[in-house]
This record gives sequence, structure tokens and C-alpha cells, in this order.
Amino acid sequence: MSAPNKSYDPVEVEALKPEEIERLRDEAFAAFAAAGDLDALAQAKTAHTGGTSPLSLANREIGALPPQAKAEAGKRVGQARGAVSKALAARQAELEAERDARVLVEEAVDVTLPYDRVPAGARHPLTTIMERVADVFVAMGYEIAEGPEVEAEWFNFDALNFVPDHPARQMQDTFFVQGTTPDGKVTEGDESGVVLRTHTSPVQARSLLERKPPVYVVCPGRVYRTDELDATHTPVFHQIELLAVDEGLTMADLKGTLDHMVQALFGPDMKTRLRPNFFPFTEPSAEMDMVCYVCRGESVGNPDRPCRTCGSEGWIELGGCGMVNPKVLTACGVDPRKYSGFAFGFGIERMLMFRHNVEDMRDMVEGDVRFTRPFGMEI
Ligand code: FA5
Repeated sequence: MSAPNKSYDPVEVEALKPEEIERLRDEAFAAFAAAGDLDALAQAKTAHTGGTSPLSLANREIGALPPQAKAEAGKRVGQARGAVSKALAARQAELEAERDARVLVEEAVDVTLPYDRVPAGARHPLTTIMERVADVFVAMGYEIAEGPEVEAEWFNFDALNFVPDHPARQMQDTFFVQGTTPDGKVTEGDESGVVLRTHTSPVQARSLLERKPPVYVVCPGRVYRTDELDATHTPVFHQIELLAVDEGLTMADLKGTLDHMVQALFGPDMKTRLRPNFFPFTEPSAEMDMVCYVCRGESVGNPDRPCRTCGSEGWIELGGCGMVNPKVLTACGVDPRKYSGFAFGFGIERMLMFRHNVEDMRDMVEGDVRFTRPFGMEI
């Protein structure tokens, strides 16, 4: 800025000429009016009122004018800058009001909309049937026992008297879990000694090791086999296992318990039958069947009344059972001369199939609510 100069005429300073100041003011007005939103207005504000805007630069020229000219030019520039500030504030208020109105519309919540459009979830029928079965035994004084799904091969097979070359141990039946040996080698195939449990029976061994007889436990849970997913098999399914170990238990207690279970689940006139079978961990072992709950045996020898559920055989296979093999009791530290026990186990998916006429097991695992909805909304 130069010192006051008496011979200096403000009218001759280009930036301070009245028409130039008016032009700068009008330019600012136009820029504010053209700004469509608050961001654009902020840019226009910097351009027309900032420290390097033409009006600010003109203002700086005033200091170099003689006193009379300084007052005149000061008034002119000051009025222009005042008008520009006012116009800016007015446009700012206008754009803020527009924004607030838009946000109110965009973020409006319609409190009159129904609030229950998302239907409440419900437990899967496999879960409810499993709990119903477990409840039958809890009511008889049994306790629920649980074991890990990733299980030691010893509990899944050895403790249950499966010989080392038993076919069930093969990789085509059992998922072996990859592990690491103490020297850091990753195990391959069946070397790890760790499996995804193939049945709930390892919980028998765990329960006997954790408790002292008498032992009465029921174990529902998920199990794994290398079966392909098809209408009657799935590689991940559920079993429920029962174990009773006490003094003086016999096959008659097993049979009575099975009859009570099917009557509690399917109706008072139901009964079971046992057919000889083999399991390494029970001796003697049996396959247990129950009377077909659909035809109640009336389809047998009656071509006019065929039954799809039991294939007109009158019986439905439910699972395996038997008296606990003394070798299992010994492996778990229970004296077989003093105690005896019975056990049984069956597949929950198969039970759901024949209890509700489900024809394809794949429907149970696909998660389609059209399958689960007809079972009701038990929560
Ligand atoms: C067992 O698993 C024995 N642990 C049962 C047992 C327990 C016997 C206690 C004696 C004492 P099994 O391999 O038969 O037995 O299987 C039992 C049930 O599991 C079968 O009856 C069937 O209902 C069900 N199951 C077997 N494989 C599958 C599969 N891939 N998908 C669905 N359910 C299956």
C-alpha cells in the first residue's frame, strides 16, 4: 500500500470506479443466486467475499487515496460489500431452509406403518422334536449330557469296543480332522486321531467317566458321516442317545423304557419290538421298531389299505439299542460285575420323516420356510 497522494484521483483508479464496484457487486449477487446448494454457495462466498476477491482487493486500494477521495471511495466500496454480505446471508438462509425441508421428507418415518411385517422366527422342527424326546426322559429323571462334535477317535471308536480295523473307522464313513503332530507335521488322512463324531454314543463313555453310577443320561446332538445328501441321508444329521447304568438293569428295563418313550411321543397304544442286530458297544444288541403310527399295523396283509409310511409292514425301524457291553463299562472304569446298563440311539431326521410324512430329507436342510411353516411357530 502506498502513502497518501494528493494528486491522486480515485475516479482514475480502475478498481474503485463506481461502475466497476457496481459490476463486482452484481457479479456477486448473480453468483449467489446461481448457487444451487450450500457447497456451491460456500465456493461463491470465497470467490466474492474472501481475502483475494475483487471487492476485497478494491478495498485495499482505498488506503492510498487522499482523505476526501478515501471517504468517498470507502463509502462506495463499503456499501457494495455490505450489500454482498446481506445477499449472501439471505441466500444461505434460503438454501438451509431448502435442505432442512428435503431432509425432513427423505428421513421421514411413517409411524402409521404396520410394525410386524417381518414374521417372528421359530425353531426348526428338528430342534423341537429333539427337545420333545429329551423332555420325555427328563420327566423320568434322566439328565441331559453333552459331548463335543469334534471328538477323539478313542471316544468315538476305541472306548466303544470298535476293533482297530472296524469298517466304520474307514475314511469313506468318517470325517477325520486334520491335526498337527508335536514336531509340527500336518497329519494326513486318518492319522490325527480326531474325528467329527459319527454318532452320539461317545457321550456314553464321557458320561461314565464323568459320573459315578447310577448314571441316567440322554444326549441329543449333531453327528457327521461321509454320506451323500439324498432323500434319506444327509452328511450332517442328529441323533438322540440314551444311557442307563445301575445295579440290576436288564433287557426288560430297556424294553419298558422304549415302550414308554413311543407311547409318550406317539400315543398310548404304541409298542415296540426288538430284532437281533450287532453293535460293538452293546451285547446283546437289537434293532428297535415301533408299530407304524399311521396304519397301526392294519395295512399288513390288507391290500385295500396300503400304507406308504411303513410299506404295509406294520412296523417302522427307529434305531439301535442293547445292553452296554461289559468291555465298555470296564474301559470307562465301571465294574461290570456290579453294574449293568442299557443304551439306545436313533436318528432325529428319520423320526421327523415318518412322524410328519416328509418324503425327502433334503427339505429339512435347505432352510426354505415353506417347509418349516406347516410345523407351526413353536418358539
Ligand atoms: C448308531 O449310530 C448307534 N450309535 C446307535 C446305538 C446307540 C446303538 C446305542 C446301540 C446303542 P446307526 O449307525 O444304525 O447306529 O445309526 C442310528 C440312526 O441314525 C439310524 O437308524 C438312522 O435313523 C440315523 N442315520 C444314520 N445315518 C444317517 C444319515 N446319513 N442321515 C440321516 N440319518 C442317519
